[in-house]
Amino acid sequence: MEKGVLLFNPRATNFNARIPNSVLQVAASIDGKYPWVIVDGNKEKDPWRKIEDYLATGNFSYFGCTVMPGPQLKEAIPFSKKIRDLFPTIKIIWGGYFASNQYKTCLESGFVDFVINGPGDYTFPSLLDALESKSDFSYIKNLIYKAENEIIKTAKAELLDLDKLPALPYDKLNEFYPLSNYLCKTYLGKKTIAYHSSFGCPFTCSFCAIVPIYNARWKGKSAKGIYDDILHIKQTYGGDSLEFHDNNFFVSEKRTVEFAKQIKSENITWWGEARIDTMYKYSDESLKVIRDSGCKMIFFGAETGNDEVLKQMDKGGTQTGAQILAFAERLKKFDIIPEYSFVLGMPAPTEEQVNKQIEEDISFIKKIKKVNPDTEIIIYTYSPVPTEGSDLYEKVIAAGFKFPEKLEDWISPQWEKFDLRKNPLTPWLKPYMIDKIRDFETVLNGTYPSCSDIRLTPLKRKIIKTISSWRYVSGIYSFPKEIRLFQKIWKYRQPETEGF
Ligand code: B12
Ligand code: SF4
Repeated sequence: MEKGVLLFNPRATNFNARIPNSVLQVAASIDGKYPWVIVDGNKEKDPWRKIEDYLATGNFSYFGCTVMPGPQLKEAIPFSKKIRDLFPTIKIIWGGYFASNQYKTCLESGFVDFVINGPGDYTFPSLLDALESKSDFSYIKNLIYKAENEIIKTAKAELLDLDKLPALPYDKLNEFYPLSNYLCKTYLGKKTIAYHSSFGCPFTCSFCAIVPIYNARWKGKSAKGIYDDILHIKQTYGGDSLEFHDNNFFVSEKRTVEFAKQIKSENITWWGEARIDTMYKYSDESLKVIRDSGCKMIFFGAETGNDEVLKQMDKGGTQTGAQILAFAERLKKFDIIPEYSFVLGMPAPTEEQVNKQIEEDISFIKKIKKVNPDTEIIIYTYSPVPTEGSDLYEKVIAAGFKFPEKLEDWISPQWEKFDLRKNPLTPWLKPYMIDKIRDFETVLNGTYPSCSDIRLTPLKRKIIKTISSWRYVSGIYSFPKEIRLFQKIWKYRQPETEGF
């Protein structure tokens, strides 16, 4: 049997499939060493058939699957299970945020042989080498596997130097799926490139899935390296806009400004994710350079206006409610749209307090809209991540919360909602509180439809705003059926579930 590798990106979206950077970067790590193919679930009508056809050739020894929580599990789980049944000699290797955070359930399933814990660039080729030569793999960093009923988690590797990693094999991906079709129409432009320029994040927010994997480490590619890659994609495949998929693109002011200066002449509109307390410290001059270079909108984890809860969430950070408000106002001057995400429904000692926090956050969001009405608001409901040892996680477990024990349980409808951070099944959050959050969200989205929903015409915006505003102003949010009806008919898009 040849030692071919089938890399699978399960379906994550029905709208605007992005360049599948996770599996593409894994492909780069073995390119020239092991033959590989990519199957992109976002692009295939029947991905299982394609996978089965490949595997039936007998040319493959490895099935590598990237998995984030949510809809990707709906293909990752049944397909991996079928592969185990039909092609039992194939080694099944999972990577990505779900696999790394929920490694126990994955390995207990009996159909996941290895989990790559964080970056796979060094781990994956090393594992294949060890398996091919039937040698020891216990020394390979960032690896989790089961040996004689015991789960072995190897040491974490230092973050790799992204400038030294092999270039992503865009041209080879183009042979499987035309790359220009991945450059999709978004609020930013007609052909938006998805690019990932750094690993990790230097912070340790206690609700965040990045923390258990990167432990407050961050490493970014150089501004020049990013610029060269973007130029290559633009010149070879087109591209007029750019989304950075980094967890925290703006960590280094120097790198951001250098990149902004380089990209300015390319006429590219761009977007990325940041922290308010980091960018609050950026100089006015830097913010101007960033805007002039084409950065139209920046995503920020605002989380809450409550300083006490911020402290509970943001260990190591200096964000405050006052700063969140002041920064929304400051960005107005630079014509940069702040896209603020909030996490509502954090645990508190009593039911009254949980409810009060939600109400205070709703008032705070309205204050932000007052100082800068263009601010885009994204509302998540707090869904725990298993950050072992964190105070918040301990609290969550003590309050009776439990993750599913079986891998297949994750694809039950209620856990899917958990993944989408819409209905988290956390015991302290009562149904009336969830309704309150969802109703307010509906009224807010009706009064201020997201500028990223490019399908909503000016007339539709006007109609939905008109029917929603009275509720927003009067605070009567309950049962906004009429708004939901319009949102349903017009297929209103929420950037947080269908892509940014
Ligand atoms: C792009 C993206 C999406 C896209 C997917 C588009 C597509 N594929 O076409 C869209 C917008 C649809 C999406 C949706 C969601 N996403 Co998303 N997404 C991302 C994002 C921004 C980038 C992923 C990426 O390309 N990374 C770049 C690659 C190079 O890095 P990587 O994935 O870490 O891969 C490395 C390693 O992990 C490892 N690895 C990964 N996979 C594999 C596989 C194998 C075989 C091996 C060996 C190694 C390996 O090696 C790689 C190279 O070193 C990440 C954040 C991030 N920075 O990664 C969030 C992220 C993965 N998403 C997340 C979530 C929660 C979601 C949602 C489920 C919910 C939500 N509300 O956002 C939705 C689901 C909705 C849906 N319809 O599926 C979370 C996961 C957190 C968690 N709890 O585990 C992340 C981390 C964002 C965050 N900070 O919260 N997402
Ligand atoms: S700043 Fe963002 S990416 Fe970093 S730990 Fe906090 S929530 Fe996660």
